[in-house]
Amino acid sequence: MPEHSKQHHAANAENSISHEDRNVPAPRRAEISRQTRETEIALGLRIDGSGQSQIRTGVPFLDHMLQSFARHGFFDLTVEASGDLHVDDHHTVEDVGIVLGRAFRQALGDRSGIRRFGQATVPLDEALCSAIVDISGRVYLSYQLEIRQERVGNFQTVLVHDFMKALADETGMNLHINLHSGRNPHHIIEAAFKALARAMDQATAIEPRVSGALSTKGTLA
Ligand SMILES: [Mn+2]
Repeated sequence: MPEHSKQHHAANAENSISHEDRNVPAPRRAEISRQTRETEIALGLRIDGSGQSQIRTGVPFLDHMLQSFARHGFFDLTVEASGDLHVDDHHTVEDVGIVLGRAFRQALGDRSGIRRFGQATVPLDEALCSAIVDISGRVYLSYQLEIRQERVGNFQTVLVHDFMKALADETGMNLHINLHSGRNPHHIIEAAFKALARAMDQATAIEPRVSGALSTKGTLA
């Protein structure tokens, strides 16, 4: 066989071999679209990414938080959302949390091999926040992020609670968020998103010593 046709043949063979055959794990990613009468959202997530993001939700403060989340969790994230912002930001913020959670759930599959637990404490100037997660399939949110100010710019600070609830519910995870100190609500919320990112990065990472699900029950799905 001439040299050039051998190469051609090898390239075709390579393309026809699936991830499973090569014993290389399939990329952990998900593309989710969701449309309701209140919002329309298209989201792409790659868990083992590099932190790149392209976020357009129509809520600039949420865009800023999700960019930070992607960057510090090394997730590749695209979000395109249009919602009924003429009502207020609530539906859009909550629904982006729902769709992001669904994307994690789908990308994690049966959750075999993941570390499951993660925790991080992150400062931003005077603000100090912790996030502790167990991506176990059991849902719980403990939200101890008391923010005295009603708004950061136009953004209502209570919406962070709704976002975290939606994310925990749809991912299927136990999420504890604690505020240790803080004055500026922008700093507090940003520290919380960064802590969440680092905790979820740890918990979703593959632990080479685990075979199957890291549970005495034998399943996390
Ligand atoms: Mn900021």
